[in-house]
Amino acid sequence: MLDQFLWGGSIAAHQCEGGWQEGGKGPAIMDFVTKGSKETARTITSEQLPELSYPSHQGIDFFHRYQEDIALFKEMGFTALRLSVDWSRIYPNGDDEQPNQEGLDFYEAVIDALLENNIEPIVTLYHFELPIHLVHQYGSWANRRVIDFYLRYCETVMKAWNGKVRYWVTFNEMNHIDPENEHSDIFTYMIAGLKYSELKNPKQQLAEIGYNMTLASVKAVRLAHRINANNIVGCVFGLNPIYPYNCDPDNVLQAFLENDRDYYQIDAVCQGAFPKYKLAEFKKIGLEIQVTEEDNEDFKHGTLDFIGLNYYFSSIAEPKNSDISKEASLFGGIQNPYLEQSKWGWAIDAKGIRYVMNYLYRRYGLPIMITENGLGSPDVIEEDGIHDSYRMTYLQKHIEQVRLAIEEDYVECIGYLTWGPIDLVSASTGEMSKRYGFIYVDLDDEGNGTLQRRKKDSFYWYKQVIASNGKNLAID
Ligand code: BGP
Repeated sequence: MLDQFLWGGSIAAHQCEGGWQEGGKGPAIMDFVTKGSKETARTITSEQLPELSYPSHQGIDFFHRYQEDIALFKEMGFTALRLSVDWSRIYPNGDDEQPNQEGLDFYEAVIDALLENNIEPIVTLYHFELPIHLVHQYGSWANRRVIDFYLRYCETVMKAWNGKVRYWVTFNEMNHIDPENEHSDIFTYMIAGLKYSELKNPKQQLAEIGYNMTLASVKAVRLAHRINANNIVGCVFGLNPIYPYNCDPDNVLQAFLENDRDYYQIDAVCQGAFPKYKLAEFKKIGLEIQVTEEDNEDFKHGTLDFIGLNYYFSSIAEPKNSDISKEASLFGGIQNPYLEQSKWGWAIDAKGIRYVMNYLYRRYGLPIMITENGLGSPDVIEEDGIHDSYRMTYLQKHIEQVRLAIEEDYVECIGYLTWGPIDLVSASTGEMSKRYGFIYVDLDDEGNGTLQRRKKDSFYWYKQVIASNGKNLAID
């Protein structure tokens, strides 16, 4: 690994901050999503219902405890922390004329605390945090005006923390908006504040949203470079390799095509043009996207400096016309007989991270930052501590594959950040018991607990990994 390799973790505002009505924050989309579970989807409500529990309201109280948490990250030896800024703390309605100074002050204090501890802040500008007013008033990202509001917000924070923040991320996982796929409500909602089942013309709307977000990303890159030529700007994609069910060429092609849908936006933000093949595909199914000359200029000049990769699992493409696809849809995906699964049914596939890193690097030639990776698991508190060997084993195997990608395959990788270095609310289920952290937070799925922080065994292990720059992965 490089000498200045970035080691640390990633968190997102709506999953950890809490303080949802403090500091002048406005309501954002995830403030209307209740707790769900492994079996039950989270409910999205149109107003706040007092009898329901909304995990983003309390988070893990990072809003008040960030100093203590950053001190723990420092103790582990972090050299980077990726955190998101909640747009609704800066512009409570999204379309306000003036920013909310309290929101700017809050994040500046967090950034200063990181810098004082020699931790590089990596700021995600959009991680499922959209002011709800922009959904109600403008119809979310399907409306181009939202791009302007997003850029106003980006400009405000980029100028406010100019020189303090060098690494910026334009979007987290916008690739989950895929016009070709049917979606569950929660996925389109997390990214755009819209329920899939309520979209009048889902293909058209998702294509517009996908296009507008990629356009917003290239414009934000240009803006960041204009504000400070030393800014290093990436965009984060959630990618899982989709393997063919077997070597039947139909299944191999099917897997390729499913995989490929994740890449049109990456092509758009890395290759200097919105891909013609995608516009042709849209046209064929009757979707019209208005592409202006100005858009083309932005795509040309707004390419990324690095690609952020969120990697958790691999999956299998459902074979066509077979009983297996029926079975798979009952259980939410075909199980890979060569792999074990997490308690939440995600296939544990360390080699998959090497696969995607290679694929990305060979296709785009841009540096890669692993921006999320980790195992969601319940933990047990024993008298003498929290012995999370399963978490260490998962991370050990993945870091080993990252090392192979760098040393054997010559992939340029600039950092490795685990997801949720401190336990936080799960995005997909809203549970606390789906824990990723090295630091345990005393809070249960019902929102009860002291919020006290405790070090797990993995805390000491990750510290040793970082201290050895990834060489010592041994688990005692
Ligand atoms: C990624 C998101 C994160 C995070 C992670 C784990 O897709 O960027 O916000 O939550 O997935 O998912 P979950 O919390 O559902 O276990």
